Amino acid sequence: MITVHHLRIGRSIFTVWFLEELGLDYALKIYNRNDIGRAPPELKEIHPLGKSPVVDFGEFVLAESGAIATHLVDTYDDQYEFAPPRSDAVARAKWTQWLAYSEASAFAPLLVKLLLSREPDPKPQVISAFAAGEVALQLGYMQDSLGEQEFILGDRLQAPDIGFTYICNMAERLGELGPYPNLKAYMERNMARPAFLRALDRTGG
Ligand SMILES: N[C@@H](CCC(=O)N[C@@H](CS)C(=O)NCC(=O)O)C(=O)O
Repeated sequence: MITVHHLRIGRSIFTVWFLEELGLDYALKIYNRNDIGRAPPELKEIHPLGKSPVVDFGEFVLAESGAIATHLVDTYDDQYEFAPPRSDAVARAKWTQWLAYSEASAFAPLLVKLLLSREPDPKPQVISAFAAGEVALQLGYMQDSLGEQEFILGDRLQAPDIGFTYICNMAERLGELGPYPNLKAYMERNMARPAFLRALDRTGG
């Protein structure tokens, strides 16, 4: 049995969404953040980092969204709906790059923005200038890469869309998505999918 340890308000809803897209059975354990917005200590009993998502596959535990998604497609997506086969090395490399992108290049500047939003005024200038430039660089790149496509890799949802949607959602929550209407429409489409709505329902929103 797959058990998802889900922390409310954060990225793990997106992992639950992917499990719903794959149509898998899974158990859910839900945690609430403490009064300063951090994960509760019980999550450290599942994985030493104490963060979420963390997924217990029975024989092992994974605590990185991209690794979880990769294992899920390698194990359960036998029709190659959500990832190209490993035998198609070029398509798979592009897929892997987009999967990694959301957790690495795209996430770092938004995290800096989030932390800055919690700083009192006046904000530190060097960090503010870095964050503004990098957020614009990444969201501009995302919007150009998506273009008029429905999904980041073309006309059907694949695993990298999960993290890509999370980044759009984080940007929206930080008030940064306004200048990127394609990304906003993409995020809204994905978050209206039946599988996403089922994930919201199961996790209690
Ligand atoms: N690289 C990990 C990051 C996990 C992570 O930082 N999760 C956040 C939720 S968005 C968390 O658990 N934060 C609670 C805390 O740090 O106390 C992944 O992509 O899964």
